[in-house]
Amino acid sequence: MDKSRRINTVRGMSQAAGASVIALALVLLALGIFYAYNTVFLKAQPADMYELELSEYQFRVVNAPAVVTTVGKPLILKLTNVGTVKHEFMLVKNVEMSRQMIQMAIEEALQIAKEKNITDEAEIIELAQEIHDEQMHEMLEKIFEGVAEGELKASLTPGSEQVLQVTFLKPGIYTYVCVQLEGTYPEAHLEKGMFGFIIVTEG
Ligand SMILES: [Cu+2]
Repeated sequence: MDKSRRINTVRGMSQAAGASVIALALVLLALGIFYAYNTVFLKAQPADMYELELSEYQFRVVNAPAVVTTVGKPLILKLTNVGTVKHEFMLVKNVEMSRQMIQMAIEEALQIAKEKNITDEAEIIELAQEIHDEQMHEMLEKIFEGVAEGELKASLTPGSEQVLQVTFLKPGIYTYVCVQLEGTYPEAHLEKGMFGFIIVTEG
């Protein structure tokens, strides 16, 4: 083998080695992408989806006996108002506390109505609902800080539909209520049984 031929052979060998290194790098890259995909996407579980129908005066879970989910998993709630009055979905600490909150709002509304000579019941209901909304807006954030993330509340006019997404960070039994007053004033819909529970298990 003369010198130049030997150089060519060596060059050929190093080229082959280079190609192998590139092939190996590509395989490793592919494995890396596959692993990252598995970790990020496949471990993030698909969302749980439940359909809830709201009517006078109840929540009905359409596609399951109960709403059950796990910690860290996105929960999608498809809400439909199949009733004839406005309804709402609101996560709360518990039914009793919610009952007290709406009663306090009614009392405040009655006080304002008295001062302003408002006697129309529909107006008083609207006022109470507004006061309650304002109070709960701040309260919900405090109650569910570090406990649940996402949309905690929805209002639905008759025939409307809304999709909420919420993720619970702690296991437990969570309560949702409807505190609308139309049709049940001076009580809220929850007094007639318009509330339900979400069971959140450890992931
Ligand atoms: Cu309702």
